[in-house]
Amino acid sequence: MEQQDKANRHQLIQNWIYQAADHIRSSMQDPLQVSEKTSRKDLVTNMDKETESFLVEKIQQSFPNERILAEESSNQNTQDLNGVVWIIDPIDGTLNFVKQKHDFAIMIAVYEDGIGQMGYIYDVIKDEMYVGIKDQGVKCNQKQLSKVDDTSLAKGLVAISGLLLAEGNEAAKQVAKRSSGVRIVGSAGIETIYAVTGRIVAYVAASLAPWDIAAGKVIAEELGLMYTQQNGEPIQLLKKNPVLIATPSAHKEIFELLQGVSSK
Ligand code: 2AM
Ligand code: CA
Ligand code: CA
Ligand code: CA
Repeated sequence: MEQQDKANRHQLIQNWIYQAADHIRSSMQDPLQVSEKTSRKDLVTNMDKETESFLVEKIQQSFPNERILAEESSNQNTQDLNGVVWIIDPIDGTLNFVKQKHDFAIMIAVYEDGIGQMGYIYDVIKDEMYVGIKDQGVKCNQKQLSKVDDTSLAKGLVAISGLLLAEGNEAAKQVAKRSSGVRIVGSAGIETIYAVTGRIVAYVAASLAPWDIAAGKVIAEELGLMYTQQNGEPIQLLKKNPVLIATPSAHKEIFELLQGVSSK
């Protein structure tokens, strides 16, 4: 993807996200229509759907020949990542959106032939726009971020998905014990931002879908974080993945813990 093409897309994408976020913020006092997808912990609201329809429509108007993979669309039969594919999570952290009204994000990624070219995570309430462009680093609200320090597990906080801890996952407990402490946000996108900004050294998540991963992976890798499956294998973007995002040294420690525990 050419530099100029990326620059043009960037202006559009950023504007669409700001417009979508304005709509979410101005509707915050209105009653929400909430429904369960697979369980009472897996929700979707009218705002997830409205935000997604808005973004999909904008993309289709400007790039009618490009494919879109989006969480709340029934048409998710993307079998490959050939050409340009847009990957969208209209509201990441829907439970936070419903119950807490903060710590949720709009996420958009642009992949080309399976390679992440552009990743956007917008924290709607904090008004923080994280933009990762392949080979150009990451900016937060126009300010270039520096690469992450390679902090060890013992010296850092970790985020572990609530699901893994609730299950009593033995490896997750070991990771928690050896870290400085555990924090749970409940939005894969915002947890990725915590890792990118050095607030945590690792994020361990049970099972993330393509739209949970796509934007964050571009952003995290640009700043030197490792973003893999928990067994160290590369992410398979069209499937659900058990994810480990970490500084290189924390990644090595956590990966060994996860392998050691699971092979016992
Ligand atoms: P979502 O809010 O867009 O659904 C919660 O720990 C994080 O995991 C959120 O980023 C959430 O994204 C994601 N997640 C992925 N699969 C999920 C599921 N089946 N139920 C709830 N959250 C899920
Ligand atoms: Ca969801
Ligand atoms: Ca999500
Ligand atoms: Ca979502």
